[in-house]
Amino acid sequence: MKRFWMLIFYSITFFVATAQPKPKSQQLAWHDMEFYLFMHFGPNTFTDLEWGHGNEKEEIFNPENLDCNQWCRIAKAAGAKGIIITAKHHDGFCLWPSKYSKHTVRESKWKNGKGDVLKELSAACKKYGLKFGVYLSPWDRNHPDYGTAKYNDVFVNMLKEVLTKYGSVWELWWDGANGEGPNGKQQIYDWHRFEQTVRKLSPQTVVFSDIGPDIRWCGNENGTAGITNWNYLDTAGFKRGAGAPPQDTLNAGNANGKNWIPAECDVSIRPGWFWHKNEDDKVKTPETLFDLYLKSVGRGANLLLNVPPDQNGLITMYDSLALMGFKKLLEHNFKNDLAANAKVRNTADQFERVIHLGLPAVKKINCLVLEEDIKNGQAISNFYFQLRNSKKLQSFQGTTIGHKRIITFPAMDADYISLHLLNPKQKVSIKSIKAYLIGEDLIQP
Ligand code: FUL
Repeated sequence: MKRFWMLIFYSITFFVATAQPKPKSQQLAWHDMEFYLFMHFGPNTFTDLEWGHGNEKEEIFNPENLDCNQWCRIAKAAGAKGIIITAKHHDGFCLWPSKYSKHTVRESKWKNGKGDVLKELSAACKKYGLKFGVYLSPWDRNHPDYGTAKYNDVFVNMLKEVLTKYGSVWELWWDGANGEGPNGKQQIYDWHRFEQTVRKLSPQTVVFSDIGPDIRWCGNENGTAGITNWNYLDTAGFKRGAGAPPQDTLNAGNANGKNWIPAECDVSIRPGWFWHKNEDDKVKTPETLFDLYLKSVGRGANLLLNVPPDQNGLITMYDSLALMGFKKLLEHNFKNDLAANAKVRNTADQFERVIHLGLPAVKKINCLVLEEDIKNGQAISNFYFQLRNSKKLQSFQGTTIGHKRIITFPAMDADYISLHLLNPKQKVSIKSIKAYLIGEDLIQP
């Protein structure tokens, strides 16, 4: 019985007329990934550029000490659950020896042209129990066929290579950028065919782009999801890239959207996406990373944190130290669930459903972590909670919960917490309610 309250599932049920979209099993698993790393790596690492022109000499790519085990060791120690690598960025350079390009690791000096970053990284991810994901830019400033129908074949063939040669690809990342190629022409992407290719070859892969089909962009590159964040999105009439829904819609989702397409927050640990020497002293602090975690994972989205390897092919000590500091903050601040032994009671009337938690003793609390059970959809649109002691009562309001909702507030002594769910859209299940006292200095507006 003693851990009974920790395991209890607070279920409250009632019905609405319309059925909501639900996550597919691989999307549900994706939600639990919460935090993973992005790695921007390629010729730009050597030229100090963010967008390569596509005419960089292949020989400049020579990360002599490249060690994907080091990347994975650091990712694992930081608590990240996977790595997504820029297999091809806009400059067209392929980090694997693609048969469909002459601008690849094979033409570089690295390992005398015998190297394959995707092979090394996928093997290291497997070894360390991390998921392996691939960013593949359709925009290609190098490929001679870009801007012609033939390039769609090239891109499909590249997709086939990355999806079939390196074991299971967990997430595929599509950038919507659609600039000019080496001939000054723009490409008309055959997205339908690209999607069909992925679904056929690797149905378990979750596909990210501005508008999914599986995961959507959160609408900014600051790493912050909307305070209201629905996992639903309407995509009819929208396109990837310039034709995408407005950024604030991507940030908040659509309350009654037709598709389950949750938000992913991509952000770099440095000002740029690629490594630049003059940004070694501009790496985000552990406290800033913690704040980003609260504003992404803590708003029901996932955090994709970019940590770019340097010219040696290694994560620098600056980035690594910041990541270890971040991990320590997470562990330390979310160690003691002050509501773990609470007595739980459910009540309901025609206006609200309430979960009451009676704590065994008065505790100082400034953070609640709420989880909604989303396997049948996302239901909660309006809630408030109260903290009480014998002298004082304080109320705080919120909108959506979703996979996880972390709410911070001025610390208060309380031995009673109640969560009030107002007008939920359908069957509602709260998976867990946890309470913490986190560092006051970590609470930002
Ligand atoms: C953007 C790209 O243009 C940036 O270079 C970077 O890769 C970012 C994650 O996506 O659209």
